[in-house]
Amino acid sequence: MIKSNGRATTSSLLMNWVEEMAALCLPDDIVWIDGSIEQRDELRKEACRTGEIVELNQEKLPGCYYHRTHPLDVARAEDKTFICCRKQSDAGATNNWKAPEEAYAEAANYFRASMRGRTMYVVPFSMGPVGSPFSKTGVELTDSIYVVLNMLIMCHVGQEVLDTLGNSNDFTRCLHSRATLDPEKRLIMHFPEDNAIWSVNSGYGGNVLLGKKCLALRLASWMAHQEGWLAEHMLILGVEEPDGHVEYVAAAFPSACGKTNLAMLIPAEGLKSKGYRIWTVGDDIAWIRPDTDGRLWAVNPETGFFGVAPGTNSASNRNAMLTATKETIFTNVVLAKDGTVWWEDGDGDPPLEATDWLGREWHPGKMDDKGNVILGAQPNSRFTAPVSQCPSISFRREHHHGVPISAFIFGGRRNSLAPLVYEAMSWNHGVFVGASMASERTSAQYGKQGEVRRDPFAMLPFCGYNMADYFKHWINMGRVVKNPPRVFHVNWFRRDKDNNFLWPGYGENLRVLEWILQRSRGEGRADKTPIGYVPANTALDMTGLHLPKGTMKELLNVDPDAWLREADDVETFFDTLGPRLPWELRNELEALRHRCGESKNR
Ligand code: OXD
Ligand code: MN
Repeated sequence: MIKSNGRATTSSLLMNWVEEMAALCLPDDIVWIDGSIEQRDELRKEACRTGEIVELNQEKLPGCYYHRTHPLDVARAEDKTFICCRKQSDAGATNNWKAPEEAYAEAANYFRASMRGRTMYVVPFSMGPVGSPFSKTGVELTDSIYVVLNMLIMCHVGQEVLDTLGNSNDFTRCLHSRATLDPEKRLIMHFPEDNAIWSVNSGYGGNVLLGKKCLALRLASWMAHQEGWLAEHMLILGVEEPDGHVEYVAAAFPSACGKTNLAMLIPAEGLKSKGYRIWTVGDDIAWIRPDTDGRLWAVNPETGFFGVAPGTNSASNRNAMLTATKETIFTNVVLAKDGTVWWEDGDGDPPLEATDWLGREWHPGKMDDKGNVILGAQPNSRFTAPVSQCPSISFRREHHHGVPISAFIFGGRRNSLAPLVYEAMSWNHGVFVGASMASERTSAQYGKQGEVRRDPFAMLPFCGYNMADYFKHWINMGRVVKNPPRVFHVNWFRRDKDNNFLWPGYGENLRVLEWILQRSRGEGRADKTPIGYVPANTALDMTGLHLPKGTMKELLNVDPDAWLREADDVETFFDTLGPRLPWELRNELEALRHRCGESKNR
């Protein structure tokens, strides 16, 4: 019954699994995705015919398409996301857990006959360059052409992957069906012991592009723990210094905190004229391994960006805007009558004649019955675009061994408390800084916006195993690597008493990166504070940027009382993580308290 266009596979393991899943989902047809342009074009046509996607103005946006998700399916569903391993303690306190047998049985009820009248697409994919020692292979079965088209952008897909896989059993079995899109029956389930992912009743990217969050973070973090590497929610960028030397950093920020913007940073004028340039390696995920040179090396396992549209414009991220001008899929943004797209805080004026993300007639300033402005684009609307189109893309992005990491940077949105930048005092202190990260909630997650939540390493929704074990793994990493990167924390979002941002952000953030790299080389002047090292007076290069007097002091201020309160809050959070919390982190907490106390008594 398998309609395999071209050679497809000779692997009986893969064939058997596809047949077994087909027997459950009962598709009318099975189509193997070979990665060819011809097949992609046919899929685009078919999806336009059914209305799954809309062709955009091909003159203005060549190769671009538009898609709307179900109105109740616009973000990752954290409460429907489960780690299904044999022992609940291995999933830990921060994950929802189900026993594997129960999980399969429950989801099977939703998958049963879910593809009747539909086609099942078989998508072989590689996260990471095909054949690289860093890479992992997966095969996603899905009944959504939108998913296939996104996967074709987000990772290596097609025959080449099957050829590399051969008869090996070493691939992640990913099953996805939109089924009825019923939010009550939505399940995103990970089976780390079986190397499998089952996702049903969603069509939103983060829940259904199974190579991304599900494989490249949740399952990969489980594998990385066992195999001695790190799978992280981090951007990777290279800073080219005026002498042409490039150094790479990896940075973790919670969702929608400007990771994509930082990854594609365009230097502020003052620094550009000195010869600085930024090279983008990745904007969301980093796979990091120790190498024989005693350093950590990282790859971006993805080939596309799945970026948040609102707020992206030529001022905030010109490189992203230039990336998304062709071969891009836009999801849940405003669709203008002339076949172009628009979103809030994007470029240009809003279109006068358009439909909003819900498909309703929309015009700028449209209000609801209560007089509230109706947004045209869903706040978590997205663009899916190939990284190869990004003007700042690094020529080393496909390098089999990745790039060497000189510094880790953690961050989040904090209105107060955290200074613009500080450096951890040691590797273990750095792990503590990552473990105690916190941020305000954003539109990428359901829940109350603006609320501060702990998000260790920006991995709270993505760590596929016990978070306490994950912390210990990080601590151990510092022991196995001869030259571990130094660790820093940044906060671009500190506000003054009138609630204004103190730091201009964007291209100016390079000033902070410059100091970070200087410190990593053992240069750069710093002052010791109870929480770590902050730039000494005039240590940040401020060429071309004039902040009001006193602003820098406010940006770098460390208030020991506020940090003592923070320490209590961190302890409360640590207490929720169970008995496996590494003692090293309790030591760091006590050391922080001690330093704050000392500094108060001084
Ligand atoms: C993302 C996320 O989509 O972190 O990258 O939610
Ligand atoms: Mn992310």
